[in-house]
Amino acid sequence: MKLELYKFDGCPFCRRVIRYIEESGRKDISFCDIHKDPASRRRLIKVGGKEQVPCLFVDDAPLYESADIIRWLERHPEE
Ligand SMILES: N[C@@H](CCC(=O)N[C@@H](CS)C(=O)NCC(=O)O)C(=O)O
Repeated sequence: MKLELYKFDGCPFCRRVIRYIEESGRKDISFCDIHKDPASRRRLIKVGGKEQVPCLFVDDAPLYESADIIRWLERHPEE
């Protein structure tokens, strides 16, 4: 499964998700910073339909909302 977290530094909702990821120790998520990488920002808007972060792409399908992302990660531990 391909997992990509769209985020930017300074976003408190992103920090919440990233803290969860770090504390859980999982290493199967890559990060796309929409402020540092214009292509990531364009992809988020094109695929997700809005610029909101955090957004977790699960096999290229966008999942918004930090609480929903954490819940999804809890239910899908690293394989
Ligand atoms: N309820 C959302 C709030 C996310 C949110 O407000 N993110 C801000 C950045 S801190 C954002 O992306 N704002 C731009 C937008 O919503 O288009 C969550 O918990 O993930």
